[in-house]
Amino acid sequence: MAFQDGLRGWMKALESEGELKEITAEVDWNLEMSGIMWRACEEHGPALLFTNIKDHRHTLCTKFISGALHTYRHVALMMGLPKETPPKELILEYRRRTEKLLPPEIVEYGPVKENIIRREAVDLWQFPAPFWHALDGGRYLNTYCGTVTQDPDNGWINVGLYRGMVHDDGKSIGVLLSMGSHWGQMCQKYHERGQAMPVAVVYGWEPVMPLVAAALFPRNVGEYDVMGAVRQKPVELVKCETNDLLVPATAEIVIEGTVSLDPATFRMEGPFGEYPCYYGGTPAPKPVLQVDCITHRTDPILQGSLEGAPYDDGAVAQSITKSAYMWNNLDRNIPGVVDVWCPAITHGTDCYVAIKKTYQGQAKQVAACIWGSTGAIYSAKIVMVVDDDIDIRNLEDIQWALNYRVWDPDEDFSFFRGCPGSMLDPSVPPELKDATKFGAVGRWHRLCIDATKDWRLTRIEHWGDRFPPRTLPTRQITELVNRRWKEYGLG
Ligand SMILES: Cc1cc2nc3c(=O)[nH]c(=O)nc-3n(C[C@H](O)[C@H](O)[C@H](O)COP(=O)(O)O)c2cc1C
Ligand SMILES: [Mn+2]
Repeated sequence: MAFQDGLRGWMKALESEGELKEITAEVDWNLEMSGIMWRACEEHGPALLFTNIKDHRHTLCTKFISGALHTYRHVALMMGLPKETPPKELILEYRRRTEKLLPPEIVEYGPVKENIIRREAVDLWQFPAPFWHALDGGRYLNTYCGTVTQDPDNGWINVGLYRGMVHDDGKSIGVLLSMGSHWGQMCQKYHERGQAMPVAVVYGWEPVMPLVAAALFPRNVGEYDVMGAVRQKPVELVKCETNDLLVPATAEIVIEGTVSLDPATFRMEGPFGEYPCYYGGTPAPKPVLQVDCITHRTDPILQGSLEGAPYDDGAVAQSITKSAYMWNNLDRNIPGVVDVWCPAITHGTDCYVAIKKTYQGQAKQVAACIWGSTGAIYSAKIVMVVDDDIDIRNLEDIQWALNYRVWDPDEDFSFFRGCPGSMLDPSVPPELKDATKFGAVGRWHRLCIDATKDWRLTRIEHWGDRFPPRTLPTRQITELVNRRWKEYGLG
């Protein structure tokens, strides 16, 4: 749903639900803030607003919010649904809303223009970006924002979530610009024209922005149109000061600048504690976002996310949006898909699919279909397919199916070797994720586990089926026992 006044409206909504806590005790931006966020993520607690940050009592920006979308309660509230809406319902509702996109509206003015800082006066050290992980290459300012770029050929506006580290000069940001990402592909086009690419990075707007920015969509889909569809109201945008890019009128902070693919402009970036809870890559020369201008609201609030924590903002949001992407793709191609789950804890490196099986071999089609989409490059190294009586969000159910529905490793396990995969997966040997050799992808051998009931088994005459029935208590008995539990002296 739409929240009045961007991040501030969202914070009010969180607060009224007891889902926002302000931390007024002094905390250090150097690892302490991230230590607090680690525990907050583990505990699935409220969002945290830091208002007393060491060295930032009197800087341009004194406030930092994190964990504002790191539980399914938060995602449900973002969609305007009851807090306890289960993830499966969130996925289905997100899929319904994104069937029809809603384009943004352009407005003349917004509070993001209250303060304008030009290049000479830019000092990125004024922002309380945490030092997140002990061996990071620097302070990462860009961890839960939206990076806006425009395709020079057809005008398509992309908004993606990409990491960014403040360089020593305080006027530039080191970035990881993969050719698999939409801004990477756009930047290549500018480069071929001999140009640097205009960029705007948006910090602190409604929760739908980072959620959609980190979600998978095909080329030419404008993420502002998706945000409109998810919040059910067009996004209001204003034009940037130094380029033609458009940004939300009520955003907290916008950084405008350019990125070039000319290697002469590259500077060392990384390492950074990445999503698998490992450091991603080693320090290497990478493109640089040169900042031309900053616009911000008065007393702006910076937003960020602890990447790699169990259940960080990105992981939780992506478990919804990635499951939706995979499910949409499957529904267009394969019958009988009843549930899809890309878990937050693994960022969908494994993907579980429940099907109403109607023919032998259906599971392999499911895996092939998932693997056949570019969106799966960073996901679904393992695809496990189960029957529709298995709850794919319940690990014990998954484990049970793995043990009692799989019998023939030759047929139930299939390998698809030599696929493109995640460059950030630490289990891939470094020589197999050589960007110059393989085109900015890692190399994965993928595995499909068919844990559906095997139709090659013969019927057991006594049961009239290939498997005996499960011994679960009947629904009547479960209800009776639950009703009388206290009466038994057990409640
Ligand atoms: C916190 C966070 C940081 C991310 N950093 C990067 C990054 O530096 N580079 C990248 O290519 N993708 C990164 N991603 C993944 C992208 O956001 C994701 O692939 C998204 O689909 C990209 O949008 P695009 O398809 O419009 O390029 C990050 C995701 C999260 C949640
Ligand atoms: Mn995109």
